[in-house]
Amino acid sequence: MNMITNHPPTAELQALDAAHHMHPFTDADALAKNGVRIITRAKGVTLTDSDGAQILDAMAGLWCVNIGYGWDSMADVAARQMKELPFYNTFFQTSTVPAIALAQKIAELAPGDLNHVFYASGGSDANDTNVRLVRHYWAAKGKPTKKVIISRQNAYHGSTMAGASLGGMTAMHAQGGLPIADIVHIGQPNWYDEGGELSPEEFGLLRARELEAKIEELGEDAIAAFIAEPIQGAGGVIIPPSTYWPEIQRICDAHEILLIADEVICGFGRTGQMFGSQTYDIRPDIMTIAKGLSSGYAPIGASIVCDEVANTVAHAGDFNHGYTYSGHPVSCAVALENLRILEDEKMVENVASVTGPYLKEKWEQLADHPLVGEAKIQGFMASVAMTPDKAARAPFAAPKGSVGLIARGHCFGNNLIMRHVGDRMIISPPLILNRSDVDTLMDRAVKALDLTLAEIKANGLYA
Ligand code: PXG
Repeated sequence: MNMITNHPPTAELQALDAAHHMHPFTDADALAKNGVRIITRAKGVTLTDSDGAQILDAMAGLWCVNIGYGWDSMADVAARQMKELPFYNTFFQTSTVPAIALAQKIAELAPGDLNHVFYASGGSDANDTNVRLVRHYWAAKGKPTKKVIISRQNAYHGSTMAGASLGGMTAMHAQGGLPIADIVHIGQPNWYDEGGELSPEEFGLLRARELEAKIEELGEDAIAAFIAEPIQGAGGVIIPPSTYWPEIQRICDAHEILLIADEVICGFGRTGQMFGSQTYDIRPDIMTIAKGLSSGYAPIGASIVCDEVANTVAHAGDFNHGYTYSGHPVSCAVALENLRILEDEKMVENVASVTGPYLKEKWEQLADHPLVGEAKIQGFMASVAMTPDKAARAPFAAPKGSVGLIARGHCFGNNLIMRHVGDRMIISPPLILNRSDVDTLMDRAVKALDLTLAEIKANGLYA
């Protein structure tokens, strides 16, 4: 087989990377000092780096490689499509076979009357589509004042101007003049950090009712939509209390606003059903999808739109919006093959009822670790919150994220990729994980937590 295995030595690659490659969400000076880690190949759930280390990828790339690495048929489909038709656009009364076939497949998989697909290149630009689409929809209904989109603090909806504005990340808003107009934020259902003395159920209701209060404050005539991730991913895998989504759904039903479920992470099996909306009984008018749609093998995202919104917009003239790569034929062909594999290999069932319950049992045992205040999991999304004081669910005295960074270092050191969000450690592994992978993951995770505890006791951060 013809594979690229020869490459310059790691130090040389690191120097070139520092000289020429600007990284997302990265302190470039710090990275140049530490040296970047270079991943050269991957198979199944395992990455290989430029020094030959074998690393268990418990983040599935970046929450996306749902089917795991190394499926030959994915490469074959891409090669075949590139030879047949590498590109054609979907703008001027034209379409392509893969774009049509994938739209039909997505409509078949999506619940309810989510039957219409508008393609993007990823999740951020799909959310940009959503902002323009919902405002255009209300204008077409003769209600042009309905423009405000309500989102949540600590949400992640992407990095474009609209995506980052919808998101509730203060560090992102602090740069580049965000959020853009007519996007507002309510509180998040993060009981561990913000629930105080309330029970999770009481707190879930309280936070859901902030939506109703915001609708009343601004007036229904001003509001276009509410957007939320079924489970917040980049915010730290915040699994909402059981009372939260039923109350949000009730409020959306009682008011004339659209509900957008951002399924970029939750979609395609991660929560144990095809969509997070099914896990939580959410009935969205629009879904954002990306990541698991192609398992990251090719860039693609989309908005899945319900009959009412799509039909209204269809009768309102041109929707002046679209991307060169909307419906890219190679990405669509790759996504179709990805969905075939996901279904044929019963990967969602693996999360729901084979490996998923075993991972849950093991993961929840982490709550007994002296460093862990909470260990929560839904399907193949899980988090542990680290704390110096379990009973009080207290944060560390050190700046937020200091301990998380140390823990991430110990994960790397033990050939495990876990991500840290502040002082939470999170996983989102490929859906092909089996029991023996779970054992390896848990051994390494416990070791990393032990080493973290020892280090912060030694350096005075355990307070
Ligand atoms: N919505 C959600 C819910 C996401 O998680 C996006 C939209 C944007 O998708 P694109 O494809 O434009 O990146 C995302 C992406 C992290 C991390 O550090 C998470 C994402 C992206 C990058 C980093 O957890 N999620």
